Amino acid sequence: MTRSCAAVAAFLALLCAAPAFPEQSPSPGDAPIPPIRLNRVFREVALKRPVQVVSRADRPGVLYVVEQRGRIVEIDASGDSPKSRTVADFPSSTVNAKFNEQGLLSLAFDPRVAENRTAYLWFTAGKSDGKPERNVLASVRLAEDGTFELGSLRPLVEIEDPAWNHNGGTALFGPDGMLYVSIGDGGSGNDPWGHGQDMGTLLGKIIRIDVSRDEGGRGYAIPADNPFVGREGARPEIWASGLRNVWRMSFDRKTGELWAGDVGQNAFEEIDLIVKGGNYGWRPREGLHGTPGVPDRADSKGTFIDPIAEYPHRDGVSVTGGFVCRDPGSPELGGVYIYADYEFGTFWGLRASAGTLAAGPAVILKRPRFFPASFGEGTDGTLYVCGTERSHDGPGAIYAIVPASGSSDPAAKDAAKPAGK
Ligand SMILES: [Ca+2]
Ligand SMILES: [Ca+2]
Repeated sequence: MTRSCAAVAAFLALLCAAPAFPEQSPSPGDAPIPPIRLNRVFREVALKRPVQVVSRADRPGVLYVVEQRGRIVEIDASGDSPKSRTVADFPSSTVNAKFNEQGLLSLAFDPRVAENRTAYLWFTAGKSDGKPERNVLASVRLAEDGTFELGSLRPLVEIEDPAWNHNGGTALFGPDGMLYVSIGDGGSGNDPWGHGQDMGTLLGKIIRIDVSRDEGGRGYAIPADNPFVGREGARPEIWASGLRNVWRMSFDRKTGELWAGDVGQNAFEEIDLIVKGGNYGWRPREGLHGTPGVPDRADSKGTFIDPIAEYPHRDGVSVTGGFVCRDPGSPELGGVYIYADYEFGTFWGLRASAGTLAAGPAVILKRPRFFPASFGEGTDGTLYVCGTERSHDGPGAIYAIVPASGSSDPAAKDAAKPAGK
């Protein structure tokens, strides 16, 4: 049995091991999924198309906001009043943000950033240096003052991009210290090149690399326990496959589970729990369904892992994967995975237990005309959502997520929380 099949088998065994009837004692799945409210924060910071909110473990109370055009804004809320500054502003010759899904898409600080002053960026690059348009993972050094040294940018992974859309992607470190990146299927529509199921390309995958070691001068190493190491015809960086365009993914800081929102084609948006070696079915499957023009391959259960949740396009058309809330200031939301639809402004919550759906999904907020581009987590566990008001190009905004039933006075709730909330 291959390692990927072993992983799938282990996952299925988990499913089968789930009790047939609800347990007598209360479990997290029994807890209700409360509606949420959004508290505007950092109103004084002008933002254009914010696409990610990131924190770094060694700087509590500080958030970094990624703007799609190539700018990174640091917001330091550790003092009495928030201070913001631009810490990086990449030129269009480096970060190509010409079309809607292009630009600087993700930032991840190295877990040892305090010592090595290194971060990683996922972005799209235009034709340059004799190279075609491409998806790029690069390392970048930080100066002593915390600004990014633009000239230090070093590409680690460069993938020729056949179409402007479907560029992923989230870069983030797992609890294992490895760097994970979600990579789109290349683009166009309906994966015309079959990248999702092609193990010879990183397109349509989630990859996992070890940036603490350098093998062969490429700036990273392949973790020995990656599921496709030694598999002929497979890229050893691959962690999971069969993904269309995982725009946002996150690790549950309590359980270490990897959650992904995979944007659908014309019918269903999905939420996936990503396991080692898992194949999530694109393009034979979209959500819980076979796709038009491709055999459903119902015989292939065990090959494809179904999403933990989906929604049809009458409820939204572009999923923004979120986070499992672990905010100690919002215990009602503890363990709730919160996600949203970028176009509809609808937010959902669900609970999972042992890898299966335990409660929900439930609609927990409707904010039409707010476009939630990304969720983020502060060092203290506060969940944020960033996006734009009124239109894709409207004013940028960041909100903290709180239970709707919490204090009706946001200031009182904020005051009760540590700085940065
Ligand atoms: Ca693309
Ligand atoms: Ca899928």
